[in-house]
Amino acid sequence: MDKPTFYITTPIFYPNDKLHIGHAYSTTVTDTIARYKRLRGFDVRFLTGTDENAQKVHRKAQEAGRDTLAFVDDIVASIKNLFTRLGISYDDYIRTTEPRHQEIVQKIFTKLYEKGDIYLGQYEGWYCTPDESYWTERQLVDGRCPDCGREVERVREPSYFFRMSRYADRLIRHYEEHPDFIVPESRKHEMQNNFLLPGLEDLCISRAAAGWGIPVPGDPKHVIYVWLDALTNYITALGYLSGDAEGEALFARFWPADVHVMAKEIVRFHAIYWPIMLMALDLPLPKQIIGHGWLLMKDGKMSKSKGNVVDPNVLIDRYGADALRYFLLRDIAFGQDGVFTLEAMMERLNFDLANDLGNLMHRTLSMVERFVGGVVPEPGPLTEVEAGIDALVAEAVSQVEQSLDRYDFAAALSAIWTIVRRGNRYIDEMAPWALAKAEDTSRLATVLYTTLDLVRVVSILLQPFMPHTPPRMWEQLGLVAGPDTDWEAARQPRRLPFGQWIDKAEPIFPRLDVAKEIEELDALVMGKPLSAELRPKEASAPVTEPGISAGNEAEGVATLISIDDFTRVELVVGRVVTAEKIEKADKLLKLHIDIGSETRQVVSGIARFYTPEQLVGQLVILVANLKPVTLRGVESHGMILAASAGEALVLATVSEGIAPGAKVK
Ligand code: ME8
Repeated sequence: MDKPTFYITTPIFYPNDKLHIGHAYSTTVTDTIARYKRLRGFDVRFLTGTDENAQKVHRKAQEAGRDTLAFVDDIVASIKNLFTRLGISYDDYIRTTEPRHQEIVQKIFTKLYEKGDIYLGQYEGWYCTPDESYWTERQLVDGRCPDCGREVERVREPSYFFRMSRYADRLIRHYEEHPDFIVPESRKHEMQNNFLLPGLEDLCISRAAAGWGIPVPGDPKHVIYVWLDALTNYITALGYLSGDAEGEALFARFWPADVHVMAKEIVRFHAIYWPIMLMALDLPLPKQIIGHGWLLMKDGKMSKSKGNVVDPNVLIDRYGADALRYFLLRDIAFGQDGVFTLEAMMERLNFDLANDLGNLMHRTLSMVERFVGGVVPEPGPLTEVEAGIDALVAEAVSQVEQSLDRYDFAAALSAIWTIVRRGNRYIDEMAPWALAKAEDTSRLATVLYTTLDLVRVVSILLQPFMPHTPPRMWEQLGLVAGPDTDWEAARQPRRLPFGQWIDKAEPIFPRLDVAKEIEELDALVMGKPLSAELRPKEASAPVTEPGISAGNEAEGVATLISIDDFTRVELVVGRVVTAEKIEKADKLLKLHIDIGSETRQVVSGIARFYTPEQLVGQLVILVANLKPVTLRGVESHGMILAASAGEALVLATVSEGIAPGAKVK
């Protein structure tokens, strides 16, 4: 029988900067749903991508002095790398600069124009560039963007409009007839009360061409409004209107989408403009729009200017993708805002992963090795205790499924942990060490087998949430992925084969020293200084590692670091563009350094060694990932390297023939 289909999407992200942990959250949530549906037998199509035609992307590239597409290419590479690391199982990644998208957006525009849904008029109103949204005078709050509170710009230009009002009644009816169209429900009420019921105005859908974006067909003075362009990605990626047989078949198979996932601030575009565009195209509407909450920092939303943006790569480097995924899915109540703190993350990793899950596995595997020779034992007769465990597992699996069906990831994980905790209690109560001592081999085999089988059940259930962990667990259980690890096998007790060797490897989730982790992370993620205790120390004991000459130590080289420590420092080649003295600071110079992707302002204490004129045009090596500091009132975003000995100081440089932005490694 043909598998049922499931089409799920993330928003397409603006590639004007690297993604932060908020984007990682949205994508992880989407991935978890996609993986779960695959496990349940659906033919899943998972789409993500980047929204590249926005004016703010173009501006950011211009500020960095880069060609826009080259600038975007670099960011897209960093996004794809992050997604790979996080285990995001997308089937397609659409870039809105691709011909497969741009050509179809123009066809859609023409189609709607010919139908009379689009007309040329005159726009006069306000535009918020960071949000790429139009606002009327009435909608502004204290003269600012009602969504983000930033300044808006006055726009007065001939523009194309979409007759939204034509479809408002149909949309209101759709909401009424499909109570699950928007979740959580609170967001549906917001849409109805703030936008639909007051009356929909026609939407301006073009901007005067600004050198970037998809031109309006037949009128290239205008580019198509980025939201009309962006929203259609969900159908262009499937091949809508592509004219080729494969694309048309994909579209026929997967449209309408089952779920569009996003955070709350863009629900308006998806729940109002998008359905109306689809109605105008005579296409069915997506089945559901999920507007989750925001991941916040203690001091509010993450923003570059506040310096509170958390790079998920740092957390993946340190704890692995699955630990990060677990924390995000377990700690944030889906639909609501959640505050990200390192403390909360450390606690989760320690209590849930290292203590509960790590212990269950480690204790079990150790005992199998110690008491039964490292081979999965054949269980003896079962008792009421095991029957009780079977019932608990059956209930937990149902809870996981029901929770996932309502996107309550925290409840689903908590249900899995009822099995983990029961497993640990079972070991405590059954005391296999006492059974071994009493040489009760039959009961010992039953208890150890039951515990191992619980680990198998947990590994199956963890798959949607933590994709890298279950295969490692199977390896330790000597289990081969197959019928015994299928989703359905989670509710079938005692499917773990016996007689095979287990592999007692390292604990998957080691216990963390919370105070030390938090301090080191504060330095890495938030840029706070390390305490004296944790600062890398000068070597005081002789270096004993083979192959390292004692000379290193004699010259005062600090303790050895691993290659991982070194690669945390981002060294790039830069060219000094301007250099000037800083008033009342005779040692400091203010430099502007071109590092390829941007121009950095750096304050450097080299004024006694170099004149500004000597520096302009020089290639230097910049530590690019230092947290900004302010020196004598001037912000410094990085540090340039120099060699010093006694009174002498010479800048570290590289030979010509390499462009600014090149990595030094
Ligand atoms: O809005 N917490 O792109 P965008 C949770 N291109 N999720 C967050 C978040 C946070 N703090 N910050 C960002 C756009 N996100 C448009 C979308 S779709 C046709 C076009 C996630 O780069 C969340 O999914 O600003 C949010 O909706 C999205 O990133 C916004 O990404």
